Amino acid sequence: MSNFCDKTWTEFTGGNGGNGAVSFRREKYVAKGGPDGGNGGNGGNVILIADENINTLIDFHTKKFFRAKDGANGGRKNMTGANGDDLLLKVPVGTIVKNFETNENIVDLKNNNQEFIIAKGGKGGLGNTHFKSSIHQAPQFAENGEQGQNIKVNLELELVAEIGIIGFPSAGKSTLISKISNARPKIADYPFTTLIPNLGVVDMSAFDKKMNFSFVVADIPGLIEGAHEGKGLGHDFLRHVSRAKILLHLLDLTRNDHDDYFKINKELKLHNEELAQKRQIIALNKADVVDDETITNYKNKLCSEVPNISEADIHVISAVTGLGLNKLIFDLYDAIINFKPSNKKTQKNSEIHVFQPHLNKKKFEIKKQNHNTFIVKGDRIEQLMNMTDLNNEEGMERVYHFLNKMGIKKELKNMGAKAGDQIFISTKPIIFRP
Ligand SMILES: Nc1nc2c(ncn2[C@@H]2O[C@H](COP(=O)(O)OP(=O)(O)OP(=O)(O)O)[C@@H](O)[C@H]2O)c(=O)[nH]1
Ligand SMILES: [Mg+2]
Repeated sequence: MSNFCDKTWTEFTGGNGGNGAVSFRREKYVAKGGPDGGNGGNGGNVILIADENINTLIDFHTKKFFRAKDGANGGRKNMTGANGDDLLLKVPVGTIVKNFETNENIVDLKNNNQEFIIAKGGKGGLGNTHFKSSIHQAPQFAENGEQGQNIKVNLELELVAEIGIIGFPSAGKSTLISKISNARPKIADYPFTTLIPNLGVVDMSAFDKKMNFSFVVADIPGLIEGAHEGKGLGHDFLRHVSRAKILLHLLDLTRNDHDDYFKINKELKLHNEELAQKRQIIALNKADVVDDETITNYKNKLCSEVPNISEADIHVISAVTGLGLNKLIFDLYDAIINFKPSNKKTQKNSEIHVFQPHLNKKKFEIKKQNHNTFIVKGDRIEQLMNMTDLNNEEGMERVYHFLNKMGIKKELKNMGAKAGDQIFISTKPIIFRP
């Protein structure tokens, strides 16, 4: 069984912050010591890291829930709780993270070692030491730790390769990639040998010692007519070449049917117009087993039917014997070097909306639910409420203080709130005090 997976969903949760402590100094000759409750530690973040050594999302298919470590509670003698460890998760380069509900892009991890905090850990609660002031010498409360962020996402893989090889089954795509790169895919004389995409790194110094350049090639399962309707292995794998700069279109000389070229292009077009617009380098493969006449005829037919193409643009190769591969590699190299992104897709990709889990401290929103119930929404006030022990009087006083300071009380009054009305902040109730 293959362990390839290029689409799945998963859920990430940051660690909870530790609770702040309520504690007072107890020293031999100090009758009433001051507060010495330490802060809780922060919860760990869940961090995704793009890693070029991985090419599957299988780990997120088999396991669905990932959680970072909680922060430890604060202690006596102003002991701060330890921060929870971050959870580092490796994903393949080319992983796109999308919101599970809206399917909007959150981040596109297309560079090796790119990191992204997908779920932030909760803040540690402040210990009672923090709340000491000249008028409030002995605070009897501390903050609870904040809950870690929770997010459910779709993960989708679009492999990142400079060159994507396309062609009918058995055209010799896998043979070629195994000859020119470090990839070692399965090769056989039956169609659909390749069931999952393979990536290979072409090291140009193997072709010319002076060259210090390498590029990535993707070999995808063969395409057939009707692929866009799900025939064969379907066109699902085509998205793995959607980021390629250049397509290498491999044709099989032994089939001696130049219509293959048009059939494949038709499938590309039906899948995605942008894919069909990509520059293609054509290579006729298996030249070792056909005669010169077959090759000449094939070339002539293509030249007469494909617009803007000349004989020099068509490579004649043998993936088995190595014929013509040197020239092909250098042409691919030139094409990569001279590649200029021109279409809209590339622009759109570079301005992907990035999900940033930070708090908007001042903003809030109030809705009147009925004549004596109001709902207050806002990052900071909700965070504060979540970190407050509702049974602790002093803690609640602090919430009232913030309602006033942030202007929420004033706004509630404007909206007609009266003493005793119920206010919900992040599903937690508090009684209105004008
Ligand atoms: N004589 C000859 N045979 C070749 C050449 N390239 C590939 N073959 C043979 O063609 C058959 C198919 O090769 P693969 O590399 O598996 O073809 P593929 O395009 O990857 O096929 P799928 O994975 O099924 O899409 C194998 O038997 C290869 O040995 C070549 O240049 N010359
Ligand atoms: Mg193959």
